Amino acid sequence: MNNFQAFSEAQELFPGGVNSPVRAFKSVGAAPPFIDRGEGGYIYDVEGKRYIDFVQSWGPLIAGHAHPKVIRAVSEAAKKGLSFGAPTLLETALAKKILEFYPFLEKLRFVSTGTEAVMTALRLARGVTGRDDILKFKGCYHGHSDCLLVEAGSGAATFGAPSSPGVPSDFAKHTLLCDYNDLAGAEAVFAKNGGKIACVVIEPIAGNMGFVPADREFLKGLRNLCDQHGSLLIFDEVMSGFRAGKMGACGIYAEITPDIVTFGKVIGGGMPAAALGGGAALMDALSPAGKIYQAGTLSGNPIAMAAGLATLEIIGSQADFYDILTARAETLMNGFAEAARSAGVALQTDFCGSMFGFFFTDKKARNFQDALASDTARFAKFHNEMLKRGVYLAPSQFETGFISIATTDDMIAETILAAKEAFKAVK
Ligand code: HOZ
Repeated sequence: MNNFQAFSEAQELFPGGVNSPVRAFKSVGAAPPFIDRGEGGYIYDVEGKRYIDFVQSWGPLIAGHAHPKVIRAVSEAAKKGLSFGAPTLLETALAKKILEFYPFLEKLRFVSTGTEAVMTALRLARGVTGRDDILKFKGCYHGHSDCLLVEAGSGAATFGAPSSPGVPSDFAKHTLLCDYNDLAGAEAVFAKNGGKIACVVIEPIAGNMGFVPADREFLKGLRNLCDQHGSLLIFDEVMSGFRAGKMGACGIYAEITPDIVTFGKVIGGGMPAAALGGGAALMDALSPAGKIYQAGTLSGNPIAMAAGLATLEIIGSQADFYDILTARAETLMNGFAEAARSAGVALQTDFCGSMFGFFFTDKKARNFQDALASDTARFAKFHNEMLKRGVYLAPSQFETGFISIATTDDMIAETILAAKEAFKAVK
């Protein structure tokens, strides 16, 4: 079966032919290759074509595809049974490993998806503060729970519906909005609603409006506002956790300590696992220690815990793990910048740890408006040109690229060569 036949059949079965919108490649005007397998830094489609993969399942596969240690850990766990709905030692082991990386956290709750992690973090913040309002930033995406699908990035931005139909206005009215990196805006919202805001939720390194890191002073300002007004600060590190660096954004902005951190992606190593973490007293407000309810049949699933644990062990076993990833991301983005310059194409590039992003524009993107103003038609053409040349980039301007430890220097060099031709083609 070829990619065209596979997508035609899937379109009969799934809305838009996919089970998560951005996978449909609609915003780059192409049909998605159907993936058969992955190995290290490569994926292969059902036609046998090989791609250098910079999507990596949207972030989790920092060790690369089918890393032997991860596969072994998953196989061993699977032999013992797939799910028990009861406590296992694997949960304890993964929790301890996460806390080694994030020592300021004391307790965690495992869930299955990033959506659930942030949804639970909000309920926790609302439960302990007794307040209903939350403050989020335009272009940040925190999963698809109702009150967070307001001016959201990622697939919601890609398909032009940052605020989705089906979200009751009664829910959305508790979501206050500000521009990313706009401290004065956040101060104004707090001045008006301070006593009602349960929490501020933010991607400290935004990856869902394209790659847009927060200004340090902006995050410091948010911390101060939360302290002044008795609100909690939630860092959504579902994407940036274990990606931006060893302690994710919390390590990059080390002087700013959030009250709650949410995780997903890397902590599941390619299996469905996510978590929220915070101080012990705060986390103990969750049921059954406290009254704030949250539950899940597959929470802490042993196979997912095994995959996550093996992945974090791979990271921990190599002292220069993030130095290698950062150097490769830097080489890649410098290569793109240089290639675009010689082709006469306006391009802004950025990276942090294993995350990278680029916008077709001459103005650095600092918020959602800037990201939306970039040339998405040119992005689409560039994406097509790269795909033709065997480079698999996220099929949307409003996503982030990822380097894995299996993305070799040769793959980076090959990608830069492809980009040189692609920038000329989109000029
Ligand atoms: N929301 C994910 C990217 N930020 C996409 C998930 C997927 O399509 O697999």
